Amino acid sequence: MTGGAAGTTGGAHTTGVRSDGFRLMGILNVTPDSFSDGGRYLRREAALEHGARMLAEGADIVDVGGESTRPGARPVSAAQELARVGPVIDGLAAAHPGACISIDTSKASVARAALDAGASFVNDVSALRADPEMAALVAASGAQCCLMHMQGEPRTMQLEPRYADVVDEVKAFLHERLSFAVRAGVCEQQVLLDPGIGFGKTLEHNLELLRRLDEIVAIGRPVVVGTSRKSFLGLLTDRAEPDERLAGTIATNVLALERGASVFRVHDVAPVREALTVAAATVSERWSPTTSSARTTS
Ligand code: HH2
Repeated sequence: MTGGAAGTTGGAHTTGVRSDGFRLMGILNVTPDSFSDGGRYLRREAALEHGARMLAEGADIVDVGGESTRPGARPVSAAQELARVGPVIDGLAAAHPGACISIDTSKASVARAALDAGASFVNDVSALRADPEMAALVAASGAQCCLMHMQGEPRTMQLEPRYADVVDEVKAFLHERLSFAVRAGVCEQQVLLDPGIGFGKTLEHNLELLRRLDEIVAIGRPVVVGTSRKSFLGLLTDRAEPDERLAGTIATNVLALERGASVFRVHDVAPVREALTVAAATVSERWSPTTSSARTTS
């Protein structure tokens, strides 16, 4: 298997990254209770507007979620989740043909309806463990699928997370989930892996995972990271409000890119894209003068 980035297009049913070496996944939570943007995009028009804005700012994927997974969150029914995300995915697919829409769900019935409505990416934070029908659905649909590590479940995951070696355990888990998916008929090329920053992890666990992210990248599938506005950034910078955590979000995404991550799940698409464009050009030495006028740099 080869390292992180694969392919050259961001089209449906591939995990390919764009020619600048990374993909941005813009977060669109159609929930009343998400930790950062809860309640902001519950109205369909507001959600569609925000999705359009993120695509215009350079999102390669729009990740639509109808159930918060924040620590302590209570589960919602499939019917309720679908009532939230269905009309938004319908509307995004109609307004932006060819856009990559992701459904952030662990329920096969929600994923199936989302794929029928125009999604082509399943972001399953349970890594195919929550619903026995999810693996077969992903296999049959050919959709891209992100498998994420989580210790415990959202209601209780932050109570007392423990690991002997967090990176070794997350890596073993992701290996096992990838094998499970392949045994269930999912093509390895469909799969992306995510260490699950903030999901059953202390501040130190999150930092250790970011520091040693290259070990997760070495599994050989593109790696997704989701640090955006998360509470460990607030702890480090004394920022209580999630939307004050952009600087920490950028720092962690730049470091993750340098360590080989391919997909960056963020709330603030435009500034993170700018930061990663500079970071990617520095890391890969692939900056092209056609993307900017040739001039003396200061
Ligand atoms: N984080 C959240 C939700 N989904 N998916 C992946 N693959 N990776 C992540 O790190 C990840 C995720 C939590 O963030 P958010 O969606 O902003 O909040 P909430 O779960 O409260 O809706």
